[in-house]
Amino acid sequence: MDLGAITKYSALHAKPSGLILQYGTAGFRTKAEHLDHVMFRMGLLAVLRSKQTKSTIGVMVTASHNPEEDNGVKLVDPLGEMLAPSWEEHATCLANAEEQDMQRVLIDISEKEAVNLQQDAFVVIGRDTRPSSEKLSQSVIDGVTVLGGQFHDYGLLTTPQLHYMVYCRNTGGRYGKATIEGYYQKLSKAFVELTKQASCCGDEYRSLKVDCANGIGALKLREMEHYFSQGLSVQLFNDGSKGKLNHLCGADFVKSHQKPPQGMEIKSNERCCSFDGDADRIVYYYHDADGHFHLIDGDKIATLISSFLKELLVEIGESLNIGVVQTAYANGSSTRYLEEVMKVPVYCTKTGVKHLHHKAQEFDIGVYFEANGHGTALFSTAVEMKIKQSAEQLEDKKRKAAKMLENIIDLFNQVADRRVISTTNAERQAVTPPGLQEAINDLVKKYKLSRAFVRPSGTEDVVRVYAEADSQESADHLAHEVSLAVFQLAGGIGERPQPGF
Ligand code: 16G
Ligand code: MG
Repeated sequence: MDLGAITKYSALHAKPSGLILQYGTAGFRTKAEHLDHVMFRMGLLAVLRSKQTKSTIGVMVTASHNPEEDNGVKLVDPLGEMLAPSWEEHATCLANAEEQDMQRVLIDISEKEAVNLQQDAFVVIGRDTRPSSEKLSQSVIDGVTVLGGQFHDYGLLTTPQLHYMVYCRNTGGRYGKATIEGYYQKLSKAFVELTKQASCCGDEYRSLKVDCANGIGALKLREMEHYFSQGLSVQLFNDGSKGKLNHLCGADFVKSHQKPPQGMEIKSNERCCSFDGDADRIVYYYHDADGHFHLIDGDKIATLISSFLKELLVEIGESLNIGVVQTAYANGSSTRYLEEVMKVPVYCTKTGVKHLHHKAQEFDIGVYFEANGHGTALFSTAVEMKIKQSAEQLEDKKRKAAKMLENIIDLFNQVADRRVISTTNAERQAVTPPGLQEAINDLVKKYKLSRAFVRPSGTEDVVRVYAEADSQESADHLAHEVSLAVFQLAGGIGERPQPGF
C-alpha cells in the first residue's frame, strides 16, 4: 500500500469531521453532498475485497427510490450478491474513520481479512442517472486506482445490470457476456422463448406501458427494445426527459399510493408497470372495465410464480422442495393464500434483498419477493430446463392465480433518532422503546384481520409504519393510530402525524 498516495488523495476527498453514516439495508444512502469521502473509501474497500476473493467486485452508485438529491453506494460480491455482512461492518468503520485514522482502519481490515496486498484487483463500476452520480463514481475510481486496482467503468447502468456484469466476469463468461449487448441478448432470448409458447398471443398481450420513474430504466429499456423484435412492444413514460427522478412516479409511488403514476394515461385492461430509480423493482397494474385500479405487487408476483412452479412440479412429477420468502410487509392475505391454498411454505425475513436471497437459497426452488417489487426465483439449471419445457402452461396458470385484498398503508414518521426503535422477529415486533409494542398490540386488537408493525428505515431518516386490516378505512385508521403511538413513545419531532387519508 502506498500510504503517502492514499493520504494525499484522501485529503482531496476529505470526510466532514463528525459525520457518521451506516452501511444500511442496501449500502450507504444520504444527501449526495455528504458522500464524496464515502465513494473514495468504497473504491479502496472494493480493491481489498477483490484482492481477498481474487475476483471482480462491483460498485454501484445509486440511491434507488430515494429523492433525486440523495445518492448512495453499494458493493457487489463475486457471485453478483450483496456484500458479505462482515464486510458491511468494515465499510461502516472505513466510512466513519476520521481522516487521521483512515489508514489504520484500512490496514486493520487487510490484516483481519488476511488480504494479500500483492494480489491483483479488478473493480467494475456502474451508476444511475442522478445529477450527482457521475462525479461520485469518479471518486470511487480515485479510490480504486490509488490502491493499484484495475477497473472498468460501465457508466450508466441499472442495478441488476451491474450485478449481471460481476457474475459474468467471475464465471468465465459461462453465464453470459459481461457486456451490455450480452445482457440484452440473454434476457430477450429467454423472454422470447418463454412467451412464444404462451397460448395468448394477440397484440394486447404483447404491449406494455412502462413508467420508468424518470430514471435509468428508460435509457436501458429503450436500448433493449430492439432485441425483442415482435415479442414485446413497450411504450415508455416518465423517461427522464422532463420530470424529477422518483417524483410522483415509479414503483415506490405506485405501491404506496395505490394509484398510477403521474404522466401515464391508462385505458381499461392495458398492461402497465413501474420501475424504481435504479430499475431493480417492478410492480404491474391495470384498470378494469369499471375503472378500478388493480396492483400486482411483489406479493402477487411471488404468488403467481410460485403457484405456476408448484403446479408445474406436480405435473412433471418432481418432488423438489419449493419455498417462498417474504418480509413483514407482505399482505397477510397473500401469506394465507400461499400457505393454505397453494400449500407452499412461507418464510419471513428482515427487509432487504440480501436477507430474502439468503433464505431462498435453502430451497431447490426459492421464490422471494418484497411487497415493493424486489425479487426473483432461484433454481438450478436442471430445474430450469424442465420449467422451460412446460412453459406453454404459463398463461393458463396466471388466470387461476390469487385474488387478494389490498388494504395496506405505509406511512412515514419523523423522530429525533430512529435508532431508538429496535425490532425482533423479522422486524415484526418492536423491542424498544418500552411500551411501544404493547401499544401497537392494543391498537391492532380493535380491528378485524389486522396487523401492524414499525421499523426504522434503512435508507431514509424516517420510521416506517405498516398496517393492514379488513378494509381500507380500518387500515388507514390503524396506521394513523400507530403513527401517533410512535410519535409519543419514540420521541417524535415536528408536527404530530396527520391521518394519511
Ligand atoms: C432497499 C432494499 C430493499 C428494501 C428497501 C427498504 C435492496 C437491493 N434494496 O431499497 O430491498 O425493501 O431498501 O427501505 O436490498 P427502508 O429500509 O427505507 O424501508
Ligand atoms: Mg432500487
